[in-house]
Amino acid sequence: MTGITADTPETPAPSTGASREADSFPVKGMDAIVFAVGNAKQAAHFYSTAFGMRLVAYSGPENGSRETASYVLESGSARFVLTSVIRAASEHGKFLEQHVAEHGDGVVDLALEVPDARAAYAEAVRQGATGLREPFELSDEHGTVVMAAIATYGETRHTLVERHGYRGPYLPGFAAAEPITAPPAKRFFQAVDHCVGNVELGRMNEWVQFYNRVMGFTNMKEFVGDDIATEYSALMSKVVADGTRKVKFPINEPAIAKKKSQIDEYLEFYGGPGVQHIALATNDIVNTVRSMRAAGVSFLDVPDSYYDTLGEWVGDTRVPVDTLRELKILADRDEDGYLLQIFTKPVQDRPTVFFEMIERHGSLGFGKGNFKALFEAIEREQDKRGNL
Ligand code: TYF
Ligand code: FE
Repeated sequence: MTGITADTPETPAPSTGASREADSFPVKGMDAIVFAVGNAKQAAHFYSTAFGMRLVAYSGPENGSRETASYVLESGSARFVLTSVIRAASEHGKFLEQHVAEHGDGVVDLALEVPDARAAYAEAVRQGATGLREPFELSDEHGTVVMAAIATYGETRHTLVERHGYRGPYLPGFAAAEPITAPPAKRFFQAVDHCVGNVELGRMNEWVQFYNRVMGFTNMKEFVGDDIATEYSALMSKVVADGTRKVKFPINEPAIAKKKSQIDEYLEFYGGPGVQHIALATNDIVNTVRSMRAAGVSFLDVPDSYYDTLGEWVGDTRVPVDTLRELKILADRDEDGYLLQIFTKPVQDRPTVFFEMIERHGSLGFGKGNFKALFEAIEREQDKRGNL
């Protein structure tokens, strides 16, 4: 049992890191998280009612999209796009159809907003990224956007979106839409905090280096160099981020242990590498969790014993330990501050994609102090699914 290991002092960035990244691959932030799902109409309803998101745009047969129906939902700066194929004809329609058949509902695209999509694409390809779509322009009465796409782990892609002042509700081809349900009094989350990928055994470092090289992302000190293990299962995780720390991509790989790692379970049920969880930043996790629980969202269960000792090491937090205990919210502290976090159970029948809600107070970490309790909670869910 290795337990939880401290940060390993690996060289965080290529020696040319900071200036190279500022010059050659600046990113403005996440543009959208695009999900390919079996039934986007129903998924849009779920993210409206259970996640408090607001439908803002739609594209479908009613406005000229003959192949796909897409719903764009927002919460603060976070944007989700839910896409279903209604009748595959083009290569992209067939890709989406096959993606849902193979992986179930999942993330096809972690789209990044960039100031110059042509330059970003050229730099990415020059650094060895696989180009999936050469730069192209889309225009309508609201303006022009330039986009291109590169491949990342599994069948996931990064579309690079240059908006320069585009004023429409999302992209050309989308029409403004009215909310599905009355928006909550207070949004459940304001932004995407990080997007986590699961890759195959032995491939984590390759993908970390991919982001170092292709996007000039650097390794955050929070990465864990050795395996994180409970009594039964293990994984390794490292985090890369852009220079502004707005875009953070942890990458996990399974490690060998007594039982099947949660990462192996994901890889088996997803049918390969892909996005494991999306962390959403909230400034009121208590309201968020109460609202989401009331709407029927299931969160991972933490044993009561976690809270018996929490106060001793986490110190003062905005939320009293009794409230954390009631709502099963986790807390962690490091030298920069603390964070509160909670994890949903998988949001589809496959034990694949889930969400994290996170409230940061100074800490730039990912809740390393909670990994053991969290992973044991995940294992109890794995055991229910017959994982031995
Ligand atoms: O993003 C993170 O690193 C944390 C913890 O399989 C985590 O949210 C890491 C791996 C994992 C589940 C959660
Ligand atoms: Fe996370």
